[in-house]
Amino acid sequence: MRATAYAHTNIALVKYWGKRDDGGRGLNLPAVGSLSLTLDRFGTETTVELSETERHDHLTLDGVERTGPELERVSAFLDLVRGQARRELHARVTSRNDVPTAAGLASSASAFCALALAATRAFGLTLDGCNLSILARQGSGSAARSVYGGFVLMHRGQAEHGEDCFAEPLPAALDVRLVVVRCGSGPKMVGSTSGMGHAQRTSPYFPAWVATHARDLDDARAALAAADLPKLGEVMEHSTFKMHATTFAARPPFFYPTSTTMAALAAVRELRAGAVGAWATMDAGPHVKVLCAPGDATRVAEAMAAVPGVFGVDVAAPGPGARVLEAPA
Ligand code: 2P0
Repeated sequence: MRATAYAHTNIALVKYWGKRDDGGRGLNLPAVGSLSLTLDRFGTETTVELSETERHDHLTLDGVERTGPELERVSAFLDLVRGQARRELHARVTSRNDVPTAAGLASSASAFCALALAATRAFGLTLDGCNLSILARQGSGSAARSVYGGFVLMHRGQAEHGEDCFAEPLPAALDVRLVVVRCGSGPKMVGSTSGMGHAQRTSPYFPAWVATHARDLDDARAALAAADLPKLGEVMEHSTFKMHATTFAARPPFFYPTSTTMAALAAVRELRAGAVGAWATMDAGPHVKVLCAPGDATRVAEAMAAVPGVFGVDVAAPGPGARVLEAPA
């Protein structure tokens, strides 16, 4: 009744931002599909141990026992697993992030993916990738994508209960690197769930974001199929700037870039002006992730490390899907 799983984080090249109406069922259905890259760096290891005697769930994250909203979110997720397993046991969840938590490096993606895998195995359930991604999505939309390695497509789906809203791997002949440029420290100002909700409710750009999104996904998939890195980079930048534009036009406005972020973006443009293929993406935080060919990664990383204010630079390659480290026989 104890299982441990590890999931890597992923970064969306074509972003998920906003939710579709699920009639208050808590299904966490995205307003748009997305296309991501699972990284070989950064991730979460989670152990779930079931207990016959505990009367509620416990959560220890990075060595600190958590209560309040963090525990409630994990408990609500475990309720889904208890429902599927038809067992009422409570759990001790112990989780270790090698992603700076809540800093916009997508810790909820690896966290809820690792939790979904460890919890189902602890309860004696073995889900296939599709059903594991459907479950992980209900913890955090981006977590559905970390089930798989490499490039991953997340389907928006149409079905009322979200059974067609799952991730699948996208085999590609293209090898890339993602240079992760830390442009700030500490927790972000606006969490992604509340940020996307506020943008969806108040930004006049949000309908345009949704209306133009399917074309971005098609273009990105075509670029991957053709192993065309410049085309993939161009549509990736378009998707991220459109997502961030919804926040600038929200009422009241909010935004994630800092002055360091803007300097990093300028450095990416300078690299391109110097004929180095480099394209930027940003999530719900200040950091910049730069897509490039493997052979350009060192040059890109050096250029980004030289930007004033940058805290650190990591070069990530495509990484594997989530895996079980320990499970009941
Ligand atoms: C993404 N982000 O596609 C987008 C881009 C952030 C910006 O998915 O509300 O933590 O838990 O489903 O998964 C982060 O949002 O949101 C995210 P919830 P999540 O990676």
